[in-house]
Order: sequence, then structure tokens, then C-alpha cells
Amino acid sequence: MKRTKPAPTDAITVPSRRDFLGKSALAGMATAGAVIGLSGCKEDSKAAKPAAAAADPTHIAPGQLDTYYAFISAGHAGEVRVLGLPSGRTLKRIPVFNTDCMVGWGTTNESKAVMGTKPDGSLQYTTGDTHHVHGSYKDGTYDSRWLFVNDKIHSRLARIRMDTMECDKITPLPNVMGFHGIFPDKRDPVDAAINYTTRVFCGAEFHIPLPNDGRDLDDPSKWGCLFSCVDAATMEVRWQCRIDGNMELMATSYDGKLAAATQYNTENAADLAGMMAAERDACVFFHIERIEAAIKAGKTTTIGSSKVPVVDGRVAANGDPKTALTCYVPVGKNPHGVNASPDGKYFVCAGKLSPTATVIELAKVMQWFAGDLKTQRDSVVAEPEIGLGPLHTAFDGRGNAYTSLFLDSQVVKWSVDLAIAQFKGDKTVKPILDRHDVHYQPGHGYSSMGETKEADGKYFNSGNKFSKDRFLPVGPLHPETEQILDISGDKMVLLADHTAYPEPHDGCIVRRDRVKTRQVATMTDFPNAVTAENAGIERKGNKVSVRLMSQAPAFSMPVIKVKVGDEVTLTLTNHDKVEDLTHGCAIPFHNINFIVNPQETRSVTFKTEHAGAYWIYCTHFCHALHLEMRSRLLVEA
Ligand code: CUK
Ligand code: CUA
Ligand code: CA
Repeated sequence: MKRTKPAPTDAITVPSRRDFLGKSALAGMATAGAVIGLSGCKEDSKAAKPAAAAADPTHIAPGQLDTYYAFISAGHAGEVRVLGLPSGRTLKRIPVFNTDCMVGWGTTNESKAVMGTKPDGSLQYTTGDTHHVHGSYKDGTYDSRWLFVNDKIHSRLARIRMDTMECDKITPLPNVMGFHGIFPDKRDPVDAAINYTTRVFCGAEFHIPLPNDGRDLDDPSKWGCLFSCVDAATMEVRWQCRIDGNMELMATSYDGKLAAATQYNTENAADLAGMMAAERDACVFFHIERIEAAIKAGKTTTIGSSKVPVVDGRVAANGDPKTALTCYVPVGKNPHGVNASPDGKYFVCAGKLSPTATVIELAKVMQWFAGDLKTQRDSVVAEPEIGLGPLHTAFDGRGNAYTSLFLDSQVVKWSVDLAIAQFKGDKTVKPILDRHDVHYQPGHGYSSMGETKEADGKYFNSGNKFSKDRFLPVGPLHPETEQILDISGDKMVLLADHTAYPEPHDGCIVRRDRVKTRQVATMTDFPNAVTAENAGIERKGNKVSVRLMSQAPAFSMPVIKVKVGDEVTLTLTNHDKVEDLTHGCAIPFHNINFIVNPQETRSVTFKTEHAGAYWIYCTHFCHALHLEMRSRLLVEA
């Protein structure tokens, strides 16, 4: 398909191209590049300079700090990244489902315990696919407690401590495959003792036999998908709800009453053509209070060996709105994202295969649950035509929505109120306020504080799936682009491109005062801390415990003697208190490499196989005598 010039900003009707649901277009999308416009590169549609153009806001002068953190999922790299915005500088990579030899994630016993091991002590999985990362909430905004992120490959939910920005817990979801959408609950605290987000809601994209133990392999019509609720504090799966169709993206309401997931496969089909058969798909809403009451009342089953209680949210079991646990609201064909507006009133679903966004009013969904709304579809209050391939929507807190258009390679700004007025029949209004090209094929776009009640409408980050000509080429795989736009004015202004190592999906942009970190740990928080009193070597049979301290520029033992065939557990506590004074610990030919930050303790366990001398050395430049910071591991035959 040939790319046409970007539509003028007020053009909500470019009907010939935007009436998109022809079979051939769909087939083209299914089979590859034809529709995604891979052929041409294009010029920026605007040459406008930043509103406050004298100083480029993305240029943070030496010594100055960014005003926002951005926490970004890294797709099949399996980690979470932390950027400073507006500069786009990378501040940190947080290993989660992947391994990382900079910190020793996947090497230390502590990280292995979080990641999960097989009976032989090796890691169960070393891969992950992180798509959605969200902070925990209090009073409708970030509370600096945790981040949550999904793993689509192995259906696990990870929690990251915000204070250290390290993963501290990973929970597998039972009977789930393709865990994709997540959203923590945003409700205000209902109980003084629970002053944090208590639930994380998780959608499953792939339907599977339940349980997946070899049964029903030839009959996908019997397969199912479970919606899961995880307790944020304990990270245990509280309950699950079986649904019809699948779940992709998730959103939660600000009052804690509703969670919802988009469904592109209401058909319950097992092949591409089948998944595109229906003219409409759905956004399925969960009535959380009723589900939790049903769980309490024991109206549950269990599946396979899982003990997690499961309620039935399928259509057939939920015919009466007044008792229904779920409400399936019809939306555009094969939708993608669903996002909550910061005023708490609406969820916006992006059409993907329909050139529309669907605005659902939450009060009307609650009306349906009360039996006071005729059909589920009556909760839809707007469905503006916005462009081709809408995927995700962000908000500015001033009533405007910003939707990424994958096929058009644009971000479109539109007014939610005007879209509602148009839907009511006012033909004079034009909901589309602006369009801006991005480079190229955007996935998620997210705005500063846009997923909170404090949405401030300053910046929008567009996570683009293709960068093509935007950077120096580096072989077949290009970096992706993250483009930051100034959305504070009437027109969007592109401020900067920065590279992103593949493949970023979603992110959240958090005002820096909403993030509280600590730079130096407390030694007593580590039960295995090594102190002057308990340092040294201890042998029990062939198990040797080596308890070591680091203080620049030395390890506490210059010589450590063990024997071939020993199982050595080396525990290292960093006794330095100076901020940023991290030591590393590498043991050549033993595959050991990890760091200990000030006042932290980490341990590793390894087998000695070959007699010889091995220099244990510090890997992290810590002192003028860093290179001299070594100990001898002597392995005796
Ligand atoms: S999905 Cu990645 S671009 Cu996993 Cu949030 Cu839409
Ligand atoms: Cu310790 Cu380098
Ligand atoms: Ca479908």
C-alpha cells in the first residue's frame, strides 16, 4: 500500500482509506508488510520547534537532573528499563526474567530464589517477555512502593521494589498461557492498615486446555482463558475468573470497582481467519466486588493441581446483569489497548482492525450491572474515527486523548468530549484536534503521569516498532525509536528521537517526586550478612561456607583454601558505607560474577572441579587500588 500524505489535522473523514475492514486489507496485514507501509520513509509533517524553543527541554545541561522517570518494559529482552525524561537518558536496566551479569542476576542465590529454580538448583527459566509495567497506587497516583511487570512467555507476574529498583518477587499464574495485560488497582485505601495497592489484575491472551495436561488437544473449543487477581503485598494469586474469548490489554477504574480487558478473539478461534471472523469483538468488564463475594461464598472450582479458587465469568453463566460477574461490551473488530481516562470516567479501547476508538462510560457499565441499562453496548458513549491501526491511548488531564496509529505511523490527538458530542448526533463537531507523524509504526504511547489523577499533559513518549532511517544502521536489526513529544500546547511538537534496545512496549512516566529511592542498604536487612564476628571458612563434609567482607580496596581474606569436589557457598557483605561504592566479585573459570552495593550481602554457590589457583577479583572500579583488590582461591587436588 502506498503511503499518502498525512491527513490534515481536522480530517476525521478520509473515508475511502479509513473504511478499512475489507477482507484484502486484513489478509495483507496478516501476511506481512503490505499494510504496514514498510516501503517509504517520510519527512516530518511539522517543522515546528519546541514551544519554549530557545532551550531544548530534552537537553539537560551537565549537572542538571531530569524531571521524570520513565519505566519501560523491554519486551523479549525480559527486563525493565529506567529512563530520565525529557532527556531520554538511560538510568538503569532492571533485570527481571532475564539474566544480567552486571549485577549477577541469575548468578546469586538471592536472585535465583526470586527467579525460581529446578531441583538441581539451576534456573527454571532464563527468558521472559515484559510488555506492561505499572506502578502501585495510592489515592489515584503512584505511591513509590512497587512496579509490576508481566512475563508473556511463562505467564509470571514480577514485582519490583521502587526504593532499590530491584525485582523482589515473581509469581507464576496457574493454568494461564500468554499472560499479557496487567493493571494494579488504583482505588483509595479502604482500610487504614492497607495503605497500598492491594491487587494486580492479569489477563491471559492464549486459551489452553484447562488443565493443560494433555487433554482436549484436538478440541480447542473446550479450551479457556483465566483472568487472575494477585495480592500485591503477598504476591499470591487470590482468585481467577474463567471467561469466554481471550484477554489482551487491561485497565482498572479509580474506584476499585471495575477491571476490564480487551478481547480480540471473542470468536474463541484457534486460527487467524477465525480470530477475525466477527465484525465486533469486546471489552470484558469484571465486577470485582461480586467476584470477591462469590469467592468468599465458595461458589468456586479449582483446575488441575492449582488450589486457586476459580469463578465462572463466561457468558452463559452470567445472563442476569443483576448477578453477573462479567459484562462483555461490544467494541471495534480485534481491538488492542484499553486505557483509563484520568478523570476516572471512561475506558478507551483502540480499534486496531477498526479505524476507531471506543469510549465506554464506567458509570453506564455499573448501570448495566444494576440492571438499569438495556444492553452492554449502551455503555459506549463515543466511537470516533481516528485513523488506521489504533493501538494505545494516553491522556493529558485536559480532556484530550492521544492514540497511537500503527498503520498510519501517527499519534492522533482527539477530544473525548467532542467525540461524545459527535456520537450523540452533533454533526458540527470535529473531535480530531491534531495529528503528528512518528517514526515508525508506534505501539504504546504514554504521557507524563497520564495513568494517574495527576496527569499533567507535558510529555508523550511514543514507543515505535521500526526506526528504519532514523539512526546509523547497525546491521539487520535496527534499534527501535522512542520519540518524545511536547503535548503541552494545542499542537504536538516532536522534541527528540532516542534509540531503544528492542523491544520496548509500554511504560509509565512518573514525576520524580513520586519516586523515593534509597542509595545505601541497611546491613541488618540481610539475614546472612557477614560481620567481623562470623567471617571466615567453615567446612561440613564437602560443603564449604566462605564468609567474606569487602571494604575498599580489599576482601577480608587474602587466601581461601578449598578442595576439588567441594560445594562452596561464598557470602559477601560490602562493608563500605559510601554511596555508590559498589564492589564486584568474579571468580575465573567458575562462572561467578556479581556485585554487592554498599551494606548489601549476596551469596553464590558453585562446585570446584579443577585444582589450581584462581584470583577472585573485584570487577567494579571502586578505589585507586581497585585492580589490587583480589583474593586467591586455592583449590587443592
Ligand atoms: S502490547 Cu506491545 S505495543 Cu503487549 Cu501492550 Cu501494544
Ligand atoms: Cu572493589 Cu573494585
Ligand atoms: Ca476477533
